[in-house]
Amino acid sequence: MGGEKLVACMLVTVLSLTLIRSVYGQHMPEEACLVQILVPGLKGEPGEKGEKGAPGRPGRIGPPGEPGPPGDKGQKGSTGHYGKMGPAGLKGIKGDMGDPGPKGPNGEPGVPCECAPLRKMIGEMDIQVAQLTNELKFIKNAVAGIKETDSKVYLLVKEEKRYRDAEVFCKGRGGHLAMPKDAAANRAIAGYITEAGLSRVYIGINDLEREGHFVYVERSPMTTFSKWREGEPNNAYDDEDCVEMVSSGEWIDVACHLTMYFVCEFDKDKV
Ligand SMILES: [Ca+2]
Ligand SMILES: [Ca+2]
Repeated sequence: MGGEKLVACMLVTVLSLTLIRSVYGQHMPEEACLVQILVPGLKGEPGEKGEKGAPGRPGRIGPPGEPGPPGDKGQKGSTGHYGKMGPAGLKGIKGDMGDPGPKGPNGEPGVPCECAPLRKMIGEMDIQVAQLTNELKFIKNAVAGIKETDSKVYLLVKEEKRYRDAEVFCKGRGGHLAMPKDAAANRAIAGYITEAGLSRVYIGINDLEREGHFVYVERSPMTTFSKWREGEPNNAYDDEDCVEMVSSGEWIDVACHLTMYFVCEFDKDKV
């Protein structure tokens, strides 16, 4: 109210001064306005309409609007990339056996067998096997217990054979029936017989070629050494041309067709 009153006073003052100057041509003291109570004058004539003012400044940004309705569904996208390969699955159960397949074609005709040579080979192999079996038996005997002197190796063969077959056996292995030519050799052979628990074996002495004339089986003559049992050789029944040794080491002439164990001898430098 104070501002409006002041403005009104000033307007009245200006108007009064203008009016007074124009009327009296002299100054009026200012105190006249301060003292005077403003009294409205007569209403003047309305002024002419002013010109259109300059456009105002843009207003403030308004508050955000309400959310609109949901939009339409978009179009379907393109197919994505393949994913990574997954882990291997568990082994499946074994399936049922399938039906048997069709019969195959016949084979080529075989080559005629040349059997004669094969049979011959098989026969020879059988002989070799038999020989090896005998050799093995011989080696087993040798390992079981062989006797030796400085120059000879003696082998007790526990196979009952006739005199000639026994010599064939020993000769086939590089030796002869044992030929004791001195007391030491005779003791070695006798000890062999005793240890084996035997009572008699063939040794390599005979008078096959000339009755009463004993020689070694290798045909060498008997010279200084002999070990006949008392009363031997007696050529009993006129049929004793071969010689056995008993466990005491003594010699006895006996019939050659008897079968008994025997002792072979081998030279050490040939073994
Ligand atoms: Ca005789
Ligand atoms: Ca006799």
